[in-house]
Amino acid sequence: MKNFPDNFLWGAAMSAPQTEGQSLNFGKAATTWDYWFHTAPEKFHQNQGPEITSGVYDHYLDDCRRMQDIGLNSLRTSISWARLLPDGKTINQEAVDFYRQFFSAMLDHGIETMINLFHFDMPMWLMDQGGWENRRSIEAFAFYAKTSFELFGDLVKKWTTFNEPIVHVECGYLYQYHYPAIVDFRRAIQVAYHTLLAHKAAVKIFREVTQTSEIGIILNISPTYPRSEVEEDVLAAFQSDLLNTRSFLDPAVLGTIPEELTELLAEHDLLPEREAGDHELIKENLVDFIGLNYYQPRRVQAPIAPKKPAEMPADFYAAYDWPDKKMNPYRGWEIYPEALYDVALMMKKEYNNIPWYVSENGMGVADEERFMNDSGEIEDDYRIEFMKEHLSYLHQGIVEGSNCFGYHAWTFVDCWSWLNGYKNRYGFYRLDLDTLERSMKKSGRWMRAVSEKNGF
Ligand code: BGP
Repeated sequence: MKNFPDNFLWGAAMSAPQTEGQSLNFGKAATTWDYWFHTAPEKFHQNQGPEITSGVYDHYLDDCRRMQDIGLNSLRTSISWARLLPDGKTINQEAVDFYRQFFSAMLDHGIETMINLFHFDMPMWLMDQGGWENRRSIEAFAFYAKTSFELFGDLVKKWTTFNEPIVHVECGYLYQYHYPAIVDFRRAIQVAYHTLLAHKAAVKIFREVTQTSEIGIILNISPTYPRSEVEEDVLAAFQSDLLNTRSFLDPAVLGTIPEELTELLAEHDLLPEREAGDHELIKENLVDFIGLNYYQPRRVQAPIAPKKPAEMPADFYAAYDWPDKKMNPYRGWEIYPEALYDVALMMKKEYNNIPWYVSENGMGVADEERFMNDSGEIEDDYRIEFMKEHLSYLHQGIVEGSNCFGYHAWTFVDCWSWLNGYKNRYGFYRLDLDTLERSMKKSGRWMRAVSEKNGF
């Protein structure tokens, strides 16, 4: 039996743009996703867009009961900035009512509400002004954060500013999976820098508004493993970590941007524009906790034909295809649960053993109806196996002293996955896309048992 610490959070994560639906109704303004789907629907799997998603806006009351039915004691979702403040300034009362009722219902069902502010859903009015490239986005985000803390602070005791901030940077400005889908390393770095400052500005305001709650940030972590111990491969892994992990984790927890990162960017003429006062903002506003989304490791080797100045991250490290890898073929991601142990020890040794939790972990599988039994339940044993293995390695890290306070699966009910639409399903509940009916999968029953025993 693997026992987890007292008060361990067993939960799930989701986000407003991927679940709420009613995406242009009840006062909500468009995000880049609404705009992009409107202008280029063919980019989206089976033309599935953001307007309906999983219908949480209309089903939230029953959904809170469903969360309880699978033993969740906590859940993270996000507020939609474009719903709460459609023009960036004016509060939408319908949004306030919706979120207050939703968060209160969660609490009534024994679910601790953890709220994130930005989950890739840039309001279109701000994107029209340059999005995170425009330094004024920092102030706009801080206003949104303050408004949220004031409106919902009595219901939410754990806040996070951003979900996976590096993802909107790389997907929007390098790899073209998010709007504006351009390829420009220099602009990507400016976007990252302003995002970091927006996070810091929100933490600063948080400390002014409340003393009784906690704030953190959610980062995606892909521990980097070099192909070999050869110097060039090890250097590639180090640089990959600088760009992908330490760029946000170090400033969030330690208050510093790694010197090696600044030097590397300077060497390639990629430093962002900075202003006086930024240094203090970064140094002072540290988080109370960290959320880490873990799906897959990163395996790298020395870059193949590096350019200087670098034009892409591939000029610093190349992907390495490890022949022994075990794959999730649907998502194309390696399955490597051992990494959660490495992550746990990294947090202990390199980040002052700050409280942290696994804020997302899960397995996306296509065509899950193949696994439906006669009574209509999806028998997702592969998902149970996946979570068990990951939890086992996490448990070992906790036994060795890592300060991990929870595990959130991705996700509660099958949700909309950006350009992938509803291709891969991750939920404890299956969503019928025609009726929006939810039905518990076998993994939901398993989760309830784990949560009841606080282990397995
Ligand atoms: C994380 C995001 C989620 C979610 C998940 C699964 O990176 O925070 O929003 O989508 O990944 O990935 P995907 O939906 O791309 O399969």
